[in-house]
Amino acid sequence: MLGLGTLMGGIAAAVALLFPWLPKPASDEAGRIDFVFWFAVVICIVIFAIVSAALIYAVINFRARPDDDSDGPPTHGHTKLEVVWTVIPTMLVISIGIVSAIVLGQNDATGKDFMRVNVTAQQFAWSFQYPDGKNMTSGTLRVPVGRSILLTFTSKDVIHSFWVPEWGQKQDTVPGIHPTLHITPNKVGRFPVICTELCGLGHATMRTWAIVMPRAAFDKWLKGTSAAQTSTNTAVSGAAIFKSQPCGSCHTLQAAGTTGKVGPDLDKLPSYAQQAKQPLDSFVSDSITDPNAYTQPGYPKNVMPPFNLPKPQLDALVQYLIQSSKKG
Ligand code: HEC
Ligand SMILES: [Cu+2]
Repeated sequence: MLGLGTLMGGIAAAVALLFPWLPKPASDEAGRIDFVFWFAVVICIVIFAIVSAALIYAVINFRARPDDDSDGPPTHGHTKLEVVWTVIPTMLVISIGIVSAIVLGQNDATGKDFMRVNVTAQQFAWSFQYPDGKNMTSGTLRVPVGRSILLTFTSKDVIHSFWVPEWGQKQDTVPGIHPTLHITPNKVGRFPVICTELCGLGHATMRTWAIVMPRAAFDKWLKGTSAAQTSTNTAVSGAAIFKSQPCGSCHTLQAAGTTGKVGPDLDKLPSYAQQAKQPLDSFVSDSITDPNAYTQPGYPKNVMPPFNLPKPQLDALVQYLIQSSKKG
């Protein structure tokens, strides 16, 4: 029995340890969540070893002989054994509950010094607004390493769900309420942001990046980008606004170095406008504010969200796209 138990436990432990089931944690919260996970897995492996050893032992030793057609002897249970297998699992489940409650409490505690980022979800794009950076917006989520970040969510349409696997934490964005999520990134790097709630036709394209930067680099980016977005030079602000919106995750534009393939190549706008028999500037402008008015053949309708930018920003963006595409 002991040998069998060790064997079965060993097999289960090997399956748990030898495969990379979980991404490497990149936030303090993910580290704690992984701890709860392994706490439960170790308990499961021990119970699996005991149960499967008893089962295999019984199947081999107490099986009916080929010529034995008799009924088994009547038994009426075993009180001591029943108490043991009720009390021990109860204590184990309670201990998992206690460990989870402690981790949930720690993961939600932002402390006093935290940075806010407002996250807007819409079909089918994410955008991130920085109250600390004159409310400038970004299509990628840039955050400094080692800082408490409090994300506050707004959904413009349906339920989406924010998830960065390496950060562990996950939050649904529900229209009408503004849930929050606390993250303390502890690894510099680039991690995928994924929508994990089936939210419509373009759900699979609703992705962007979370970029964790060293603190000094982040401060420089925040200052530089918020200045560029409010610049009166349209070439400067147009480029900054393109970067501040999620356009690049769906569109290729050489000037901005983006390679998205969900929507048409924005370097070819002049020939697309000709194809649509529309003047270039109103074609580009209308395509941004009301994407479904004209759908580029070969590309899906209802995937690009309409963007309601303030007029000066929209004009700067349109000018930037026209200039970049004429060069390309
Ligand atoms: C979720 C993916 C997605 C995002 C984000 C997105 N687009 Fe699009 N875009 C598309 C798709 C798909 C089309 C083609 C369908 C259509 O014409 O409506 C398109 C079409 C366009 C067109 C018209 C091209 C043509 O030939 O019809 C322009 C211009 C454009 N997008 C610019 C932008 C800009 C600027 C942004 C950011 C403010 C942006 N898009 C964000 C997916 C996206
Ligand atoms: Cu979504």
